[in-house]
Amino acid sequence: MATKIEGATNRAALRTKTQKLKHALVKEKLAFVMEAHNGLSAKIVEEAGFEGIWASGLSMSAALGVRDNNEASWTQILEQLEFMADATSILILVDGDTGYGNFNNVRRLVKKLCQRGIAGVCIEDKLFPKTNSFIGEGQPLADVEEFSGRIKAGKDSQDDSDFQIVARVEALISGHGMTEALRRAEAYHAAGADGILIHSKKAEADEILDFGREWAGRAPLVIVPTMYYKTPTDVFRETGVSLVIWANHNLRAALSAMRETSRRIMEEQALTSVESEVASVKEVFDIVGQGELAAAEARYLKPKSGEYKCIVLAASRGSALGILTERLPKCMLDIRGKPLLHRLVTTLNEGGLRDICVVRGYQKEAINLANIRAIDNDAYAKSGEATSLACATDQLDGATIISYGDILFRPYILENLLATTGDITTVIDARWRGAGHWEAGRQVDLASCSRTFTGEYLDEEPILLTALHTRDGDSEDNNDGEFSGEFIGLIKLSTKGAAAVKRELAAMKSEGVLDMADLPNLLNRLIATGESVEVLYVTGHWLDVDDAFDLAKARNVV
Ligand code: SPV
Ligand code: MG
Repeated sequence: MATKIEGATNRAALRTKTQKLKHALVKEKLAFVMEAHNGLSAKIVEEAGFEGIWASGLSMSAALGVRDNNEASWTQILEQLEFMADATSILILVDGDTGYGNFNNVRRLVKKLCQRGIAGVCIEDKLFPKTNSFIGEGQPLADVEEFSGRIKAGKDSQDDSDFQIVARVEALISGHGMTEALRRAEAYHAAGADGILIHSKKAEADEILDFGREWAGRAPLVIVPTMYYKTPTDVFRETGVSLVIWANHNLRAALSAMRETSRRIMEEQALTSVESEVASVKEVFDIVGQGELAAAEARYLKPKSGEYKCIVLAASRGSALGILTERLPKCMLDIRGKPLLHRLVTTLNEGGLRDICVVRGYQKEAINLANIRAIDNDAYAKSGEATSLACATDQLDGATIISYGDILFRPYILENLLATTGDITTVIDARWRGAGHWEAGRQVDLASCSRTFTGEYLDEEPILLTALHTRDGDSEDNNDGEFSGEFIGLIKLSTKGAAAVKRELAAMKSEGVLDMADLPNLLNRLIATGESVEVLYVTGHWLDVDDAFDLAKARNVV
């Protein structure tokens, strides 16, 4: 009967895969590793709950369509292992065959396995090129001294001190008997092997159990019960086995399933009968983590214009337009044969934006364009732009363009805005003086920015908005020198920016300040909470329609 092996570590302290394999070998409780032969099967092993993977030489070879005779080169095996290690977080014990040569090949193998996050390797005391142990009789064994040198060289080459080398004793399979098996195991243990794999191809486990009793826990014992599969697992426990390798059952399961599926599709020339028996395409997407990629795309990729949502704030009447807006909100006023909003939506559509939501309020029935979605701010008379935006918070889910409903701009402005990279970007007209609004004494939203517009060709440093100020134009008490431009009512939000806006709207609501707030108030609050609000300078090429003067101008210029 085996004695318990000392030195089991506290499981919680195990960080690395090598430490985990070491623990699996030395702990008292029987551990299991399950065969995998590529990234997908490795994922399946982890998903099933195994603490480790047996990267089987037989299975990896067969999966590549070659024999277990070192027909796949060791670097080709290394490639499979890299996919398996990348695809999983559990330990991998690799079937390293004979070590692919002499001590020198083992040194290089161990170095490469350490680099690729493999927890340990098992090498067998046979000769390169190997033959699978279940083929033929009396396969030649390596010289004990020479094989011990392979183990020593491997242990001396590991860059991770917890990397495990298991020595596989083939003496029983090759017909050399128990004494030779024990002699070899002892020599390999002395050479530094972290565990001994005693292999057998008998249908009964007798020789394995005899070996286990004789071995008496001198080093962790590993077995592969492929042939003596009927032996109850408790018998292995009682014999003091440390690790059981379920060596090839995923490959064999796949072989049967693939064969049967191909046979049926070939015979039936149809997919109907197999559909319910094979994994769904969604399961394939799920196991390779397609969802994670979608989340990463949202995080790292600049959305294409078609992925932007758009919110147009068009709830106000435009009282300064008097009788003209008695029956229509100002956004529906005719600008040379087409409503202003129609022209705005056309510009947005031509910029690639399709998902356009218009927040209506005053005379909402008049806003009846075909390719928009309408959301109503029925409290428009007692609320401002921030409330209208808050009505569309469902739309604030991902990258978004926010536009006033009474503006028109040249298409390149939208194109340039979509090309910006900030999370919150406002469009600011640097040519605000001389454009008319200010000089006419109108109310304008003036921007203080980290830098004024220069027009330099290489002026690419991001410019930050530091505050927006709503001012009555050209009055004497205004020091207009402090302003860098006029906010035109156009904003771009990234997914992160949209979330920040949503958060701020909720905060304004809970503080009871949402109702009379406008977009400048919202932007100033975002700046105050530490959000970077960037500036895209334009120089004219836009208009808004606040009064009859604007309207006349718009009718002229469009
Ligand atoms: C393997 O899985 O490749 C093994 C175990 O080495 S056995 O096939 O049983 O030899
Ligand atoms: Mg093998």
